[in-house]
Amino acid sequence: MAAAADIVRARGITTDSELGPLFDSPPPGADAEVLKRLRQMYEAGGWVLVESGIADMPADLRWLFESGAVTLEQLAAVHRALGATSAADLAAAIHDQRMSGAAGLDATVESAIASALPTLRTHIPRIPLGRAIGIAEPILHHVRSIPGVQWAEPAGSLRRGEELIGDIELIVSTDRAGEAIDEFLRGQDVTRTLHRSPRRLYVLIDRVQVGIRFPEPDNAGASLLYLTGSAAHFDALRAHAQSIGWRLTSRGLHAAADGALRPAPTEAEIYSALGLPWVPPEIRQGEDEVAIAARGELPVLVASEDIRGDLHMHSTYSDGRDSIDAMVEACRALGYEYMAITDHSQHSAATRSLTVDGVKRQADEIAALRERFDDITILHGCEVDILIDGTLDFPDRVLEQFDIVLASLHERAGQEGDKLLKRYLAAMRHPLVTMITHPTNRLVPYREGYDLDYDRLFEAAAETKTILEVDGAPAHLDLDGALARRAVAAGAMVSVDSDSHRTDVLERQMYLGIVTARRGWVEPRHVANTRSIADLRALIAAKR
Ligand code: DGT
Repeated sequence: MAAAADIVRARGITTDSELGPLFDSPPPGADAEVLKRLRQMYEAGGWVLVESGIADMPADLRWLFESGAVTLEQLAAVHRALGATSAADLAAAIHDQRMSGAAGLDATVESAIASALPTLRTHIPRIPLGRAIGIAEPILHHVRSIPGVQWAEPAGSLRRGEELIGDIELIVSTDRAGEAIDEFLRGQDVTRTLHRSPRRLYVLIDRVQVGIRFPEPDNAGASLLYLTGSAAHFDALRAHAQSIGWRLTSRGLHAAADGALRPAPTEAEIYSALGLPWVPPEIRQGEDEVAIAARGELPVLVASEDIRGDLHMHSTYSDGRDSIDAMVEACRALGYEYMAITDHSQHSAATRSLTVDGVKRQADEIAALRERFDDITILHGCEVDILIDGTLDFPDRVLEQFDIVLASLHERAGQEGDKLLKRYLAAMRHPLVTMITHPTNRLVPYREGYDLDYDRLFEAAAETKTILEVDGAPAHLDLDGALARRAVAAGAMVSVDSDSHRTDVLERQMYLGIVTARRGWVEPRHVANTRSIADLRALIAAKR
């Protein structure tokens, strides 16, 4: 069908519904057989574009076909009968027993799809959270400005703040879906449209698939809830619903007695009908959150508004791109009450590092900036390397001159966990060390974190009153949520920082840090940089 693909491409056709005019006025010289086949497919209900080899379709469906799980005809039938465009739709159709028996579908197709589903998403290339947010944010901003849009939110792993994202999915509540889609396409730099139907649009933007659903406002909360997941959270909610006389499906909340759907314009309505507080997406991990919510014991998680300053950033004195002056201006613009300039010491293997001489010059520069600005407290700090024997990369007489000392391992390989732990413990016992940065030293998605006894590390942090960092640099996100939860449970205090090397990432990386901390159930009281500058100074002094 290559000739069909050429015809369709030449006409710039991207959806089945645009094909009608092609048959009314076929291009000169077009192969009559090809056109006949196209028309048959079109009249059978669409899917011509797939059949014609263009195969522009949402990634989950494409993989289902390419993996050999189903034929194109079967895929077309699934799409036609169920309107399915993603793995989540297919999972819902199977769970609700809507697949087998739908036109053109039988138990064989259902079981082929059911066995492909668990691995399907692992075959989709994943992108880092920071990149996904970078793409999704301007899109959301645009969509929210479209007339008739009541709200727009990300869904899936992006909304839950996972470190790697399969695809970007957005839910837009509007009763004017068609106009919203047209307006969206007018305002965006879309590489390709993969699918368009009355309430769905899948496009490629910046090489990433963005799927947008435009559910009716009356029940848009149900779509957002299901598509935010996680699957495990949704399953836990479903079990809770059943235990109190409701049936929860991907379509919403049904009364158990007559199956009637209870409208849910927002998610909060569903949680509330289930007798639960709204659960923040970052902790919808299907662990214990539904049980804790049911007991009324969900904590209030740390949020952007709680953060008073950023305690970890670099300048041109080490491997940062921008001057201290520029970093200060940017932190003032973010409204911080305080900030710390924390350049690397010499063993860090950073492209540039802070020398002992540099410390003095830096101190003078910071003193001058303090004279200029009285609306922000500038702490002079450093990120000192922990050396192989557990000592620090600056002598104490230098470290004493800093307002705050962050210590880190930059060991990339080669030492076992107990040796690394010993080095950490030695550094934490040092009275001048306030914080351990990015404790696992992982590099998302390339390098796993250190394999060491983290419970021992967290205990030591609590004992020595050393703060542990939740570092928001996209390649760190370290501690991650699971470890941060264990750290605060062990009584350790954390600090959420950006670890920025440029002014323009200060805000984004702090946000990524907050999302990560929220995934760890971290509350404002656990976070050092939610404190006032006086309290923060007292924390630092208490250890010295
Ligand atoms: P991703 O895109 O692979 O990073 O991960 P998600 O979580 O965004 O997954 P996605 O896009 O396949 O599906 C979106 C949501 O739909 C998911 O978070 C929960 C729901 N969902 C998908 N599959 C299932 C399933 O098998 N069972 C249940 N209960 N929910 C599912």
